[in-house]
Amino acid sequence: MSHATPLHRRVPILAHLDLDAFFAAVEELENPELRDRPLVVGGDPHGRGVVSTANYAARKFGIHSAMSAAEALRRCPSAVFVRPRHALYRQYSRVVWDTVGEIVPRIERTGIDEGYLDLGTVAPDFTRARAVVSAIQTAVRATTSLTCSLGVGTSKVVCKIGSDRRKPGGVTVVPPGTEAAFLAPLAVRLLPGVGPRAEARLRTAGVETIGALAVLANTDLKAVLPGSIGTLLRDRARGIDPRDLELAGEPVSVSAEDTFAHDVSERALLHDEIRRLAQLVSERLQNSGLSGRTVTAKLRYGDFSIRTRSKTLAAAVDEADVIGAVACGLLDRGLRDRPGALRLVGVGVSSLSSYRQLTLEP
Ligand code: TTP
Ligand code: MG
Ligand code: MG
Repeated sequence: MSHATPLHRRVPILAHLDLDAFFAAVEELENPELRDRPLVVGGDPHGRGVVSTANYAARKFGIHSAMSAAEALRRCPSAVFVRPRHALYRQYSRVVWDTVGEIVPRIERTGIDEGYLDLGTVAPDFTRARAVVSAIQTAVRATTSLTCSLGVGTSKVVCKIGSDRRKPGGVTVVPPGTEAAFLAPLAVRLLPGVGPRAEARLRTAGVETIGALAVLANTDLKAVLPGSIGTLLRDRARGIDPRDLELAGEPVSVSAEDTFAHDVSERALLHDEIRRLAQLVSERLQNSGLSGRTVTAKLRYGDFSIRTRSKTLAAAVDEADVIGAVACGLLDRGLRDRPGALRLVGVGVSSLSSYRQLTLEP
């Protein structure tokens, strides 16, 4: 993989990050005597309380999230029980995600202690992605003293499963092409989207592993998991998962424009300026991991009237020379439609998609 071959650069490199024993880890930091003791964060073990989480010492006794606190107490009578302090966890979470955001700008938070990262915006290949992930773990530990685990892969489903494989403090990297083999031996209930009901139906049909789901024939699949959910889950079992990160406030277009000191009519100068603006737009797109199918040129005349000309391409682009060439053509078209000296030119790219969606288009 190299920078010079755009198609290769477009293989998604995603990660899923999940904090280790999050609520319990915060309580241990706030109260160091709790460390090394079985610790349960949750409701009243003498009432109808439920376990939010347990530290790893308590998990050795079989205590886990969503278990009744009374059952946790039965399994480990010496465990320390503390009530959740949600405002405190939110504070820690904010510091964690601010820290991660300084290393990787494209993040989708999916919970208080977890989210997806677009490593492709900062790492050109999986080897470098591994280094970025180590840097994230170090930074999170430095700012919060918390540990986290990450899964790195080409899709959300692989990353999500990966982040849980080597807890605590572990990293699982699933290189491109090895997704199905990585998933195959795992219990089918580990596949996100397979709830207790689907698991029971699959088990009845003899499907115990993700690999067995991956090879299920259409007719069997229809009988066990009817409707689109069946094909969706079987795709995921094969490592096929086109879901992109869902980002808050992702831009709908990226553009740049420049006003001249004097009105300009010389075509070569206008083209030079368009190409310079295309370079800026291209850099911004690439820094955000975006590309777009629609290129727009903006022309403002000496009388301040504005014309725009747009062209939608067959495939999304982020390359400066392509955007520049299309925008120059659009400028020429605009000037053919209405000749005149220009006070301002602009270049924009819209119909944006993250580059990973591109690779899935036929
Ligand atoms: P998880 O990430 O599922 O669990 P965890 O961080 O405690 O442990 P792990 O190392 O396995 O990731 O959940 C994050 C926090 O959300 C958890 O610390 C407490 C809270 N939580 C609940 O309150 N109830 C629940 O049923 C679960 C699963 C989590
Ligand atoms: Mg966690
Ligand atoms: Mg979690």
